Amino acid sequence: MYENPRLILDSSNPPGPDSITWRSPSNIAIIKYWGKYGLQLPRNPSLSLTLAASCTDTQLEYEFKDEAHGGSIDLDFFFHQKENEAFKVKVLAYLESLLPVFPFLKQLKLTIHTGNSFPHSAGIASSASAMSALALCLCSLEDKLFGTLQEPAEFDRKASWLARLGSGSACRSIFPYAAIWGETALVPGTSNEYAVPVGDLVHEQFRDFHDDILIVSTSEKSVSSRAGHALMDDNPFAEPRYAQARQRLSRLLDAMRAGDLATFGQIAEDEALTLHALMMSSHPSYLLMQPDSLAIIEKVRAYRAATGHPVFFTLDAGPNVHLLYPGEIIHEVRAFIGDELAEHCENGYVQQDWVGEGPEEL
Ligand code: 2P0
Repeated sequence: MYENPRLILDSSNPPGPDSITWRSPSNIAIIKYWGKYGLQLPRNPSLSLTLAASCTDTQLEYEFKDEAHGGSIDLDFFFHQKENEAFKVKVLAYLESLLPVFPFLKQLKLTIHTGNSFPHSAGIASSASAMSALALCLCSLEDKLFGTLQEPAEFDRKASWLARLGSGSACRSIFPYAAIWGETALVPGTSNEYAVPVGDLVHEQFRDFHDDILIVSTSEKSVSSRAGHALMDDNPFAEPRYAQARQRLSRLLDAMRAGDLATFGQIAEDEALTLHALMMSSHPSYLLMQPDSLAIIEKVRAYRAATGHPVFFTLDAGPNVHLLYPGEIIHEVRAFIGDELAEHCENGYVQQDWVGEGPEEL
């Protein structure tokens, strides 16, 4: 979609060395993306809230070296100040795959320094924040060198497209407050190729919304998301699931426009449990929830029934439970977490997060 052989630097007028830094957040899907085809294209549209505290900072340094006609990409890679060979291999494979889009990458010596705001191996998925931060750096690089991404909406669209190629869910992190990824007649301009912002479509109470992440386990998942998506191809519930996601998105959008928290919460919880039911009904079947995940879910439901407070749970592809609630009840909910939920978390760890304004260039 963005292949461009003309993005080659003129060696008679080389750019000076420089660097670009972006901070980009994670996101939490309310309607889940689970099942894909082709090159990271989703089987159903998903909707997420953009987070604020769980983010990745990525600095991309570059220096002209002109080897446009041979060799591979020249990259040094540091994660939390240390060289990291495993991450470097992944990033190099990603950058090499982008050479038809960014042929000039071969003309540069690149150095990436990256790190997350949350503790390393906290059990919080970092692919969305990491891939979106890198994609934003690449778009800024293109714009610095060629001036081709001056229009902000086009810059964001390309960054979202690039992020998707790195990790599907990452394409939603580019936008403030909320985003939809995947074609739907409900919102004009949506695409399977990139996400679009929908923060302006939803009620303002979703801008003051919290997601406290209850870290049940920091262990690595037994089945990666990549493998989990692939198992959807033979899942007997796959087609009805994709239809269900579309119906739920329609109801969710109505609820989010109207500020109907009860419907929002019901759909969020239904989606979380459907996601895990799809894992359980895959062949081979697998479980990522743990006894403490279930204990938290039961307590959240009991707390809601007893207090009437609009507190809801969702889950990512893992055992950790995300607690969603509006800012106006933060004191009550934080007390509830401390009194009843933290005991189910590994070392009592809770990552406090909230809906945010999206990435920023530093
Ligand atoms: C989502 N998840 O919508 C869903 C729901 C987790 C649970 O997308 O293979 O890392 O890189 O496209 O985006 C996690 O999978 O998968 C995910 P790839 P990704 O957020």
